[in-house]
Amino acid sequence: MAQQVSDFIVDRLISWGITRIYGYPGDGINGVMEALNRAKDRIDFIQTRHEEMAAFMACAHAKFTGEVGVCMSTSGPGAIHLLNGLYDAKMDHQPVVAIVGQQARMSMGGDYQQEVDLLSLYKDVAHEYVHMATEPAQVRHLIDRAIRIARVNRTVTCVILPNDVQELDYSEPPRAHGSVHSGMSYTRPEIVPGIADLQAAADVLNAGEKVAILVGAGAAGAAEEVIAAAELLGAGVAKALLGKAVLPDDLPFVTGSIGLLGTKPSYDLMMDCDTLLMVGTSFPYSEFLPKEGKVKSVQIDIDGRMLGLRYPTDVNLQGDSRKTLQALIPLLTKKQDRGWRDKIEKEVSRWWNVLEARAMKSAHPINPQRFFWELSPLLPDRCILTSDSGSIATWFAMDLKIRKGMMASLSGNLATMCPGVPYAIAAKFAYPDRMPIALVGDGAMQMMGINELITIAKYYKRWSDPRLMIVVLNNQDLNMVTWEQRVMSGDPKFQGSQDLPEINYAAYAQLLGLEGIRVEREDEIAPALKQALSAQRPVVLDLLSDPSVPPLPPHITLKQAKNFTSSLVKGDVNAWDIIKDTYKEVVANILPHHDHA
Ligand SMILES: Cc1ncc(C[n+]2csc(CCOP(=O)(O)OP(=O)(O)O)c2C)c(N)n1
Ligand SMILES: [Mg+2]
Repeated sequence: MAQQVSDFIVDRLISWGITRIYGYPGDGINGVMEALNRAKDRIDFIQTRHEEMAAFMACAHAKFTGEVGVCMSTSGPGAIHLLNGLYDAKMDHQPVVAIVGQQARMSMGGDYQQEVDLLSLYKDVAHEYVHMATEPAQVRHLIDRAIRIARVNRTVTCVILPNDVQELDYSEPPRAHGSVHSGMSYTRPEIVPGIADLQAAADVLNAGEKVAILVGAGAAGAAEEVIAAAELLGAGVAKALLGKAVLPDDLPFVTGSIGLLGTKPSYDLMMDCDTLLMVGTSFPYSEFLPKEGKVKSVQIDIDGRMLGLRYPTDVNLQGDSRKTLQALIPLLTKKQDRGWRDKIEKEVSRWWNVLEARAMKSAHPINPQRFFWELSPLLPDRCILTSDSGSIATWFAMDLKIRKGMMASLSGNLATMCPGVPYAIAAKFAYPDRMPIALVGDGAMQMMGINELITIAKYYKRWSDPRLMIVVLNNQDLNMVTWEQRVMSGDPKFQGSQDLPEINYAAYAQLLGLEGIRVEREDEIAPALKQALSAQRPVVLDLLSDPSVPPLPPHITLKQAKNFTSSLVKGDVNAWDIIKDTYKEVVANILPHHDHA
């Protein structure tokens, strides 16, 4: 019997090394679903609660494994639902292929039910490659190109499949004028800049007296080389959010995160350095980088388009971060004067004391920093951390001490809510022996997270090691935005938009057969963590957290402080708690201890 187009597509995906597809069915994609059923011993279909979650999972698969992630949906509404997760992948440069259904060819153009102009709709998110199959002999190159282009360009691609095409007999492209004969396989080349450019970069770095290094996700896999370069250059190393796991936080010269969610040592490192080396990062907030023209700088990025983008760097090196640093290191001379480095190390060690003191300050009911402070030393080896957007990302960025061998990610450039739980699920499928830990706000839980607990309940019995933890920062507030309203705009909290309904997330988890632990007081944190980390089922840790603890940026401008004060004066519902507990902290941050404007 002839092979159906859908069976060919599934076989081709398997031949490309795809072992798992995240998605949701519908009659626009039924042909492929049936083929997946026929191939179920060779490729896994994971059913999510919502197509957006499938796209987040495909993105996380790519982030954590370096492989292509694949997600699938039906036509119209399903394809629309995928979009936010696909934008997350696109903006964080992850290879993800979306396979979406469409109405039958004969209905198209007929204002038919669920007929959406998907080629136009996907033209932005999958701008590198989006095509619709209208003929069986076309699907071979559509699949080959979607996967290859996703990998080559580290981006999102899309194949649209009208439902009638899925069920046609497959035929190979004929040997005829106009046919396309594509093939498989792609290996990434090792790109290293030329020696003249490397020498120019080394000259800049060797001439500097106070060198700062900034690493992002692109430096993953180059930890040893970054450390070696930092040693030679006597440099401190700051980390962009997506590069949180690139270097462990127990290294004395690692200043931690940078930016609005960053640390003071990272801020000072950038303000006081005379030379900057950026590796694999497109960290966006230029106000946290040195003032333009103040420093000499070198940037390394695999993607030439990202060079010289955030800072007018003097030497731009397009190349693989590891290989480029390996070629650069022999050209660097060791800095004899270690004064700059010693100063950084002192500031880092002092900063950890500041964070500890902040964490130990009681709040009501729980100081979120306290939880993170207690979690850090208990993190299981090789755990995979995921964070959602919100104030929780601040504590993730600032307080959590990452160790060697761990991975971590979040939605960096799109900064969307909701990836925390689906990222953790995809991490578990990719690495069943490792423990994912998702850090999620109650807003994100209510938006999508609690639904994806159902997915966890559906699948966890398959996992050889069923440990997976979701921490819900239950502050009954869209806290990050509430603080932005106060600090950026000087507005008091708008309860109508910011307050969240109270939900017992632990009880919800229990309802689904998962473990649920509610933490209502600070002295319950340690026993709760002990129980959660040894649970033999996925666990939801519901942490009642104080919304009055400010996720403070490392440096507050006078304008922000004025805004903040006026928001309280204008009658903020939490004014008294904030004044009582944290105003001192804010004031301490704007006192003229530093002369940076
Ligand atoms: C899809 C989406 N909608 C809205 C926002 C804006 N936003 C960013 S953080 C945030 C608050 C999140 O609240 P929650 O999940 O409770 O976390 P918290 O800040 O309270 O820790 C909002 C609304 C966003 N980033 N993404
Ligand atoms: Mg919240």
